Amino acid sequence: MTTIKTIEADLLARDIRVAIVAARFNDFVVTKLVDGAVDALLRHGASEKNLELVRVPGAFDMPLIVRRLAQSKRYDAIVALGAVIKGETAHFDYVAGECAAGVARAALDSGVPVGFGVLTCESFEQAIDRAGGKAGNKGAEAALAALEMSNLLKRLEA
Ligand code: INI
Repeated sequence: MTTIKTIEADLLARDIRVAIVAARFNDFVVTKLVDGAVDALLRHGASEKNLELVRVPGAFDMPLIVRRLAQSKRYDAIVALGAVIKGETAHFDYVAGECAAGVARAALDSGVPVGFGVLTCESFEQAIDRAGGKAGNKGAEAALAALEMSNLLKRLEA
């Protein structure tokens, strides 16, 4: 194990202000991701009054709203939640690709961390497995990643 100076953040959520941006498309899955994200943040000490949920139509529509929220300076972190499930056409690739690239750019341009909890799955079953099923809850994971990134940024500023 290394002995060099290491900078890393804790997962304490006290006082953190978080916007959760969630797609309505595939709502059956996305609602479980939202529940997982909220539960993870509350169990790490966040206050309900500091958490807000913003619904968008689908994953493709997410980047604009994530960007606007990030630029508002009202949030320490954002969590992007959705489910893109492969159909019979190439539509999936455009929706998933633009969503991921746009959300990443919003974080980089604003300096506000965005946890990426948008599932990209081959089937509905795969999505359910990752929304509180046998493969965990990717909404909770994205929320904790956003929390850690927010705390890490604060630590680097100090
Ligand atoms: N949006 C999703 O969030 N998931 C999908 O699986 C999906 N598919 O498959 O089409 C999807 N499409 C809608 C898209 O995100 C936009 O809402 C729409 O194109 C309007 O801009």
